[in-house]
Amino acid sequence: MNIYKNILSAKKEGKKLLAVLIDPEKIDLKNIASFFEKVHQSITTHIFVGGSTDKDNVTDTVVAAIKKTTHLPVILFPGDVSHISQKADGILFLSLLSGRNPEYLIEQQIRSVPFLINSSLEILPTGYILVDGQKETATQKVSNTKPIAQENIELILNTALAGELSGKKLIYLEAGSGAKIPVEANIITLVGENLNIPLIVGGGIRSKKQLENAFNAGADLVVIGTAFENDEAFFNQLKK
Ligand code: 1GP
Repeated sequence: MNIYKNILSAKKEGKKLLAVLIDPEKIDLKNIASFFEKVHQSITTHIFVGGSTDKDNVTDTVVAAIKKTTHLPVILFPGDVSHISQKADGILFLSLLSGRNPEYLIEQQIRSVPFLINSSLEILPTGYILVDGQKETATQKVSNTKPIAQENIELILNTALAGELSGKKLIYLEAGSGAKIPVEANIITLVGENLNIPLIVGGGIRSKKQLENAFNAGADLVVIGTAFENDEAFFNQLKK
């Protein structure tokens, strides 16, 4: 499986990608088969697994169960080094570029090296940019960083471009899980037009219209978690 190559060719062909974000702390493994039945009937192309916290250390068990249930690429979206599972296909190797906390800019990355260096996980270096979704999110609390105001569009753009220039392969514009407002279309468009690498957008997207808006604005891959957690019937609106 070459996850990045597939994302790049989708971008080239203008094919939009949708990742369902599964929070290991929230999924009920008893329902996993029926959940994935809906996932497979929908336009979902990727599974992201992660969250800011994993108090019960369930990531590995959840990833194993997901891998048994789907052939979609399973990509870790870790909150910290303890959330790494070798059973996934890939990992977003995140740097929280919007923040100024060294812990999430480089410390966690250094600590993760022993788990990644001989691993078969495909590593996807990702510039992670938290923008203000009008709700204090777990990412803010755990990382102890402030999001960038959506009005500060130049800073958002330059942060994304600094990520690309420093070698990130993906940029993730994040309004935060359960955000009140998603990343605005004009930001997605400006960043998307200026980046040469694929753009991921997530946080607060809970309707088909918002998903289409993000795609039309220039997101290559959209991530949705909370909306599916709250109502699995949302998958019915996103049938293939
Ligand atoms: C969060 O971008 C993801 O990290 C998805 O956000 O849970 O609001 O869909 P939601």
